[in-house]
Amino acid sequence: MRVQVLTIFPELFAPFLRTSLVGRAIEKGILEVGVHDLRDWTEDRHRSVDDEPYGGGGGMVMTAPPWLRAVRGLSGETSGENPEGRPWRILLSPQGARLDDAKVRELAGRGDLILLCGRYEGIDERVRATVVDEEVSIGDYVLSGGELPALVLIEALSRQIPGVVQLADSVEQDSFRNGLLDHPHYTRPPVVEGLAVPEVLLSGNHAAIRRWRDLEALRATREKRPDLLERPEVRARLTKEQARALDEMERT
Ligand code: 4FV
Repeated sequence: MRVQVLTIFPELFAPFLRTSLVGRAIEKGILEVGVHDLRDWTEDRHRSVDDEPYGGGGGMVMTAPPWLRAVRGLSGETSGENPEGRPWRILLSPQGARLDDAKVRELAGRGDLILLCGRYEGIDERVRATVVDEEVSIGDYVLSGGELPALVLIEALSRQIPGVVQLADSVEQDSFRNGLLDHPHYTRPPVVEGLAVPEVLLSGNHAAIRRWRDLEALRATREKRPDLLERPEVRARLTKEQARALDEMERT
């Protein structure tokens, strides 16, 4: 997977891209992330990327020309033509489709990506209308820039690449893997603040442990995210035991 990022703060990415799973995936060449300074596509000696909003109002807006030059430049196209197989362009913005596990899997299947990180009040609307394929939001709150959303997306995407999670020192089971929240986790010491570890986890009986984890994942989902259990695709993926237990829970 190849991800290219356009930002006016490229320095925000370096520490993240050399750390942990993403760092190891890049080292191993199974993930490629290119970070580009948008100012490299400006043409004025002040390398300016923003201007006052038409219609007035506070704040500044990012001007379109540097973005058009940058996105097309990184897509290997000069003006307007739409070469097949060009990278998929994503603008991180609060107006975007909400990022969730399904969206991460979908984007992981798109091959090369270009991520546009806005700043100020936002980017001139004509950038979205001309060189953006999709807007993605990480949540209904306003940040000062698209860089953190881009980092969230890169991290989530990296875990979809075969071989990346295996790079972790433990086989990590992802929440939402089957649409449910994860089961509780325990490790040493055996007693914490008088709270012991559930016996079954000390039993060595892997079938019983699997059953316990499945039921705890169901219980946690019903308690903390009942909306997830409204999704037919989640119900469809329940094990027989989980389905029976859910029935029981919903009857009582
Ligand atoms: C955002 C979000 C976000 C809006 C104006 C950057 C900021 C500023 N991006 N999910 N929530 N972006 O708040 O993706 O330019």
